[in-house]
Amino acid sequence: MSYAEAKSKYAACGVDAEAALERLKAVPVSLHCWQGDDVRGFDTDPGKPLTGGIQTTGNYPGRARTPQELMADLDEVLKLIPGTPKMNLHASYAIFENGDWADRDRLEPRHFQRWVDFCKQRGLGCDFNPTFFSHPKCDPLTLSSPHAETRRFWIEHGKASIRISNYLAEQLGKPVVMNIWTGDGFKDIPADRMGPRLRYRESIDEILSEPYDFAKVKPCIESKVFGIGVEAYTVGSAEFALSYAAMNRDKCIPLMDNGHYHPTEVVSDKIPALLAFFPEIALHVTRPIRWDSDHVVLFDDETREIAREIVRCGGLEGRVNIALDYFDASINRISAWVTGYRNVQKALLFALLQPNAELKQLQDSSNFTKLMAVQEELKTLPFGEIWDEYCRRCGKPTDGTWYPEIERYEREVLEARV
Ligand code: RNT
Ligand code: ZN
Repeated sequence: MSYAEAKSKYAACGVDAEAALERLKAVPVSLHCWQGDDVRGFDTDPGKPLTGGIQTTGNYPGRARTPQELMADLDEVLKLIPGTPKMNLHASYAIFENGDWADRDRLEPRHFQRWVDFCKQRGLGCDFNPTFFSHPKCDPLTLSSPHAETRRFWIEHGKASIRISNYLAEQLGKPVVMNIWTGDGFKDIPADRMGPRLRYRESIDEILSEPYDFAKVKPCIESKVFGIGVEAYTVGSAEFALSYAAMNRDKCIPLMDNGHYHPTEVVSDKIPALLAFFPEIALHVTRPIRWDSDHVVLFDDETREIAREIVRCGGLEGRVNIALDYFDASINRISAWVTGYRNVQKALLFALLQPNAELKQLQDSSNFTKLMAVQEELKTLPFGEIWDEYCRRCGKPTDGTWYPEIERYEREVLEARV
């Protein structure tokens, strides 16, 4: 079947495929730098463990070990993904040149100059994250620590991150989403649940007292239900993060990671709930298997449902900031990056190819029988043809043509990294 034939099949269902292609092309989706090196970063000992309750598993060869390798890998990924990617950096990816090392509380915009150049040369925007894990100053708590000195260090890190985000926004001319997430919590039943939360709240207040223009730098608060080693209690729980964002709507927005809830809860349903109150929200799209395992995003039911809610709630009109967040070290990392990114693009395109007004009309007229029948039939329309056309228009490989490039790069580049 040709694109023209597929397009007319969609048109018969009341869907304008051309409009969908044009719309998706312009939607920024953040590409996380941390898939390339198993969340290690460059600012501390590369052999140190990943802390904060997150974990990469697997030992596939070819991990990026230097900024040069990571940037080369990112270029390879950029060749293979359609759409409008935006970089997403963690503070731990600071690049220190000529012995100019600085601890996290002293980081400056100049430590990200090479990333600014990288983004400028490729026309990319950039998001940013302070890194509150994998560092000797985690005691193991950070912003919620009972020790004033520990809190001070991490508050200074948060403030430095706002200054860096300001710089990225100014240099790249695009808004920067700056996400605050800490792995603070306890393995076992705590004696004081409120104290850490009050300290966390005060610490975030201090971080956000650093000046920034909220239209250009958008701090987020990400919640979490539990982590490895912090099974009993997390300071930044869903209620904490959401309440903080709700009480500080002029300063920050809530961020939902779909790996951070009880397994039968779904973020797709939470998107319209939050958008009923917040002008803007942010998402980390990932794939939890039984826990926050950060598997590569697939073109699966919940990813499609998340995309459908984004589209239906006007999320593509600047209300939903979309970022990827997964890290798989058990397979080729470039392929992991590309597969997940392409799947998010596919889910968004799939969502844009739904006759949403007609479906809503069926719901509002209580015609649930037809609603089910129509929704099921939409699943087997010739989506692949429209997707291939989207890839072609973005100048990127269609399905079935990008994988040989992964194999070539593995042979010629990754295998040499021993
Ligand atoms: C961890 C959070 C957090 C991190 C990244 C690296 O559970 O999802 O967003 O994955 O900041
Ligand atoms: Zn996340």
